[in-house]
Amino acid sequence: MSVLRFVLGDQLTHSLSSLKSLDKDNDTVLMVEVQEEATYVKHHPKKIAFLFSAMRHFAEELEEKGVTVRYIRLTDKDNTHSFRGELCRAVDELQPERVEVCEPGEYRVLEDMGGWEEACGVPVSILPDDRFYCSLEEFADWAEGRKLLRMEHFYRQMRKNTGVLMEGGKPVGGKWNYDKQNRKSLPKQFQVPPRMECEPDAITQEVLDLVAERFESHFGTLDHFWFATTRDDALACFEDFITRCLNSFGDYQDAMAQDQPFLYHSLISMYLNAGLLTPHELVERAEEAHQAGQAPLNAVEGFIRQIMGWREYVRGIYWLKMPDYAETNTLEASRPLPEFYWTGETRMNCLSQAIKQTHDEAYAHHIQRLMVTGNFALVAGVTPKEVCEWYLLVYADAFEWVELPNTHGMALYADGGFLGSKPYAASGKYIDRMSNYCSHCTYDVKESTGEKACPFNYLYWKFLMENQERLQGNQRMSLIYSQMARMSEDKLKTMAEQAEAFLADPDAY
Ligand code: FAD
Ligand code: DLZ
Ligand code: SF4
Repeated sequence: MSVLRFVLGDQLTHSLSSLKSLDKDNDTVLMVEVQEEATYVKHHPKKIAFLFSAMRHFAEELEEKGVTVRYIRLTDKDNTHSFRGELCRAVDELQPERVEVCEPGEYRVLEDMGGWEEACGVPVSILPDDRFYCSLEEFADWAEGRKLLRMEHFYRQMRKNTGVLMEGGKPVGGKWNYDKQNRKSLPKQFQVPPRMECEPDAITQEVLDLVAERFESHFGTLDHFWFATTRDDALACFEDFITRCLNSFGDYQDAMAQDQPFLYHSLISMYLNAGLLTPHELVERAEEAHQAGQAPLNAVEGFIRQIMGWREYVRGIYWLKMPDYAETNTLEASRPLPEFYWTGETRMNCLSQAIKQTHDEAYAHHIQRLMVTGNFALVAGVTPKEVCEWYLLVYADAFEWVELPNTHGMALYADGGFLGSKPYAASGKYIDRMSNYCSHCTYDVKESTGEKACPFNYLYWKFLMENQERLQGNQRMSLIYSQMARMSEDKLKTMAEQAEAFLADPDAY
């Protein structure tokens, strides 16, 4: 019996569910580079190059194991440039008895997959993606009957289920969460360790040339491409993080610094999401580093919480709530995304830093995404769909299952509070506390009105005024609304007017 096993670009895992029962003598693995996937949003060229190169390396690894691979390149002349078109073409030519595919990471692809059987005239089995700690059924069971789906509750359940960082049924160190220790700002003098970079090999170089030629109009640069594109190199990069950065990861997890795109972050999300690494091996290695005395508990727990907590939780929310999830707009935000999101050309230094780095690296760390570009879009009332599309295309790690809940839910509160118990809106004060951006800025973070005032300040208060009816009932907002009630009418009015003027032309700032 011959099976055609379709492996998508973010399924580059040798133990993938659709490769488990592979019979080398009879089966064929199908992998396709298609225009539709590269352009349904105009992905960052580094993201396309990373995925194409990782796909080509993965196909080569399969072939080395004696597997027959039908690998369709972007330039192949009969390429129909869609998943469905390429599957049907392969079915026509190879006449398999059935097709196996692992479920995709995006709802739009799952919907399309539902029509493959009929379109291609062959049985198609869609297998669960078991590269996560929590299956979608387990998540749905956990969510069943709960009024509030809080990450912290889910995370504790995961720790109990797996025994990770647990001792005699209790959390190691006596606490579940060391987040309070993980909010330090950087000292005046600090040293960031150099990071491992992977030199492009011949396969990557060929892909870089292709992407440069085909996707030159996309936001972002291909210059200085350092990503790993094989599992071995991705593992080496992760080990480099464990040795050089994990120690400080916790303390400075929320910090930001001028011209420092990476600080102590792991830079592994693109490898994890493409399947080169698995969450289990990363969590186990981090726990081992703690046991060996290589890293403190606040760092290791913080790291594990991101992977075993947040990453699994947002995936659960995405599949539980789609497709309606993407359509909500609780705050009725409707302003367009400013042009400077595509250029980084703004005098607001924090935004310029985060956006230019995104353009160069297809990477920004969590606090830059949440509290700079996300916070701005939130307080400026930008349409969620435009913001979500931006996040989906600019980051090398962006796939909708993880991007959408983080952007639509966590950053924009467009889901009305599924992911966060209150909007992550903040004035410039937060950015000033967590970074040295403000000392390099044209604007004065201490000012809320006047020509020099930091736009985050008046936009923040305008946001609170604009959404007062919706938000003031939220217990976690009561302090800020009582502070607002004590402010003079004049001050509020001046800030609201200044915010209006700003919002009429944000690109002038
Ligand atoms: P580290 O800071 O070193 O964290 C370790 C790992 O934990 C990450 O690699 C990632 O796998 C996981 N992780 C951390 N936070 C989250 C989170 N909130 N959700 C899911 N996983 C998390 N992450 C993506 O992988 N893809 C996205 O498209 C994406 N979009 C985001 C959009 C917004 C608006 C925000 C606020 C966050 C987004 N995140 C996304 C989460 C997070 O910003 C990135 O995972 C992280 O910055 C990746 O860098 P790192 O590997 O150095 O992470
Ligand atoms: C993101 C992406 C891109 C740019 N190109 C391809 C491709 O040519 N072939 C492929 O199999 N996958 C690609 N991907 C990843 C897919 O978009 C991803 O697999 C789906 O969104 C499902 O998560
Ligand atoms: Fe950003 Fe305001 Fe600080 Fe400038 S002053 S860096 S705009 S927070």
